[in-house]
Amino acid sequence: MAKQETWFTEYQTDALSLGLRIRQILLAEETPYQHLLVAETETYGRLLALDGAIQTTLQDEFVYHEMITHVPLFMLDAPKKVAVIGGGDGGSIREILKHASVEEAHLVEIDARVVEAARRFFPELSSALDDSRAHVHIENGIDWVKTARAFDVIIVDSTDPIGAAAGLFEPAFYQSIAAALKPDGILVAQSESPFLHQGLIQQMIRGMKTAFEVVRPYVAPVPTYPSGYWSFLMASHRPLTPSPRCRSEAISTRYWTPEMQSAAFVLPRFLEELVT
Ligand code: AG3
Repeated sequence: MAKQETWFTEYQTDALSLGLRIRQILLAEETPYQHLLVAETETYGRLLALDGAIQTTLQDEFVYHEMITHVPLFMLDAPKKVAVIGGGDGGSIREILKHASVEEAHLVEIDARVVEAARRFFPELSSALDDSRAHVHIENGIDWVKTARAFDVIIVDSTDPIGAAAGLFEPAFYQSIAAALKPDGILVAQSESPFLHQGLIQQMIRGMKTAFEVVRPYVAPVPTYPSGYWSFLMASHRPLTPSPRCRSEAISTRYWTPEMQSAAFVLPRFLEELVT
């Protein structure tokens, strides 16, 4: 009998997919919000997918989590209060807590089952949630930001703009974030693939410009996300320049470097043209 192979396939568009051979399915469940899958892949290690979309694999999560957190935090001399909307796996909180000045790191995740699955299957990411500076809120991020105040950095670590996450890509949400930030505070949101989601990136930039003076895209490779090339948008009320702290404060990273702090904003021409 032929050896049975199991594959996880993400249908990234209706004409493009990424397949990963898996050793074992560890959890497959329907939560009140979405389908949640945890599986052991051959190539990228343990994987978490929501509604068939890869959120994290142990082998490449460091790129995404370091870049969505350190790039905004190192724009500030002493970020103290930081929030992550989404990101129930805990990877972003883990990176934020590497900054000595951070006093509070809030995680606002709508789906308790994501946090539970992360605590059970991804201790590498979720153990940061046990830190005394970490605060977990199981709540809709859109409602939560409406009453949040005096944050230095708010990070939107969302899934794709469908279902519960759609509102996280709307101008009204960016306006609530602007009100929840200090005057020199920074918003960062993951903004999908420059190859596959150009219209969305432009729409997000327009939305952010209704609430912020400055909006700047930056990029990083994330092999298991659609097209493997990912973008982020950073917004603030003032010009963004790296704090000297990005060279003096030694934090342990695998992708981010002080040079990357600036290099990530160097865009290929097609993307530069898309965003200007
Ligand atoms: N945020 C996921 C980005 C979207 C990936 N999209 C996809 N695979 N279709 C990640 C959450 C990790 N903390």
